[in-house]
Amino acid sequence: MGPVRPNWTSCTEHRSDYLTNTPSTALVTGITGQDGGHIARLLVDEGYDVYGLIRGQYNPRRSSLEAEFPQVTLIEGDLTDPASLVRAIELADPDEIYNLGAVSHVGFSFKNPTLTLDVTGKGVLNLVEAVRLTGRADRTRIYQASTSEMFGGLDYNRPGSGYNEDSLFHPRSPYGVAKLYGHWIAKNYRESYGMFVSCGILFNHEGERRGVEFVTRKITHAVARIAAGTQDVIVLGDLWPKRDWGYAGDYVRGMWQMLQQDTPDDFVLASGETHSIEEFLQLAFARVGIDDWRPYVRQDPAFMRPAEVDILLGDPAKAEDVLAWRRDVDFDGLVNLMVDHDIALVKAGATL
Ligand code: NAP
Ligand code: G4F
Repeated sequence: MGPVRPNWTSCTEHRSDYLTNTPSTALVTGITGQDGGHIARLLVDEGYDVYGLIRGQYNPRRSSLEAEFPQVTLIEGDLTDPASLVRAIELADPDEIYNLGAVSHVGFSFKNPTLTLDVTGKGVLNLVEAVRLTGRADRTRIYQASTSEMFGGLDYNRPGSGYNEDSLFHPRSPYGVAKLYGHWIAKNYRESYGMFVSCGILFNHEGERRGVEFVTRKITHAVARIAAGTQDVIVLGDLWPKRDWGYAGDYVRGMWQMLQQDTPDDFVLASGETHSIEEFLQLAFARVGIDDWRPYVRQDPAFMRPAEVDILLGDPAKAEDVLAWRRDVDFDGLVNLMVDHDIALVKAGATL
């Protein structure tokens, strides 16, 4: 007899009945990050009991998270510590897990490659194994945060009309390689143990919660300060790379939709457009009435990477067809939203 696999169709029927009567429970790793904040908002609004994994004996993001989400229960744990994951899963007893925790900065991953492998790669193994070993393989759904960085954008593997779920992978950084391990171990647990693990291959998504170490937020925050007269220039790395940028609020809705399906699967979420950093600069400066951004930008090799991903462009057709996933915010809207938010922050005297 072959392995007994859970029947996810019947589980879903059971679950939709369950959903209408009892709140579901979700555990979010990476809850202090950009996507963690957006998914916490979505899940709280959907009536979930939300738990968040928080790392470190002191985490400076804890107090603002608790102030924004008093309903969320935080559990101390770390993706590199399997016992802490078992404890978190036993405490939360989640119907859904959103695995958003990672060393997520590509440039940082070149300088901290082993840490990146441990958290971003092996951390996924630790999590799926903890779900399995605690006897939840047939009842906990897992979202794995895979990435467009797995494609690499090289000459022999250009995106054409857009990378999709069947495109070749050729990661170009320790981060991309670690994420590829996470992607495949997630799929392996789906295939080996019949677990409900869905991977979202997400292209860059940004917004008002984005960390200032990423190029979009670094630009919009600097633009707001330059407009206010409190900063002179922005120091950046390469300006020619192109990214497929969308709004994080739209993308976390897609994550949630993936876990409401009858069966686990992989989905690309992308805008279907690609723009260079120069185009982002142009729009961001135009928003504060500056037409020529060049006098305000300097370049420094310190922000350049040993290997670069030239171009990313995604094809979200499968997510649009199967999940009915739609985006509310386009590229111009994204840039304006971020600049306007940072102007308000700077005016209020807030520091990042
Ligand atoms: P982010 O803002 O950098 O957040 C990363 C989160 O991971 C933070 O909450 C951080 O917590 C947590 N973390 C770091 N090390 C950890 C560890 N050892 N154990 C547990 N948690 C740890 O990232 P994001 O933009 O929200 O992205 C969410 C996920 O999607 C990440 O996995 C990222 O790689 C992936 N992704 C992002 C994009 C994008 O464009 N944003 C695109 C594709 C995929 P601390 O507060 O403790 O540092
Ligand atoms: O904003 P970035 O650091 O994002 P990157 O490398 O595309 O990675 C982000 O998106 C991935 C999805 O494709 C995620 F998986 C990942 O976790 C992360 O969220 O850099 C974007 C581009 C790069 O080409 C970089 O070299 O901007 C270029 N860049 C130029 N100057 C800079 C800077 N990037 C940063 N962070 N800082 C600079 O000063």
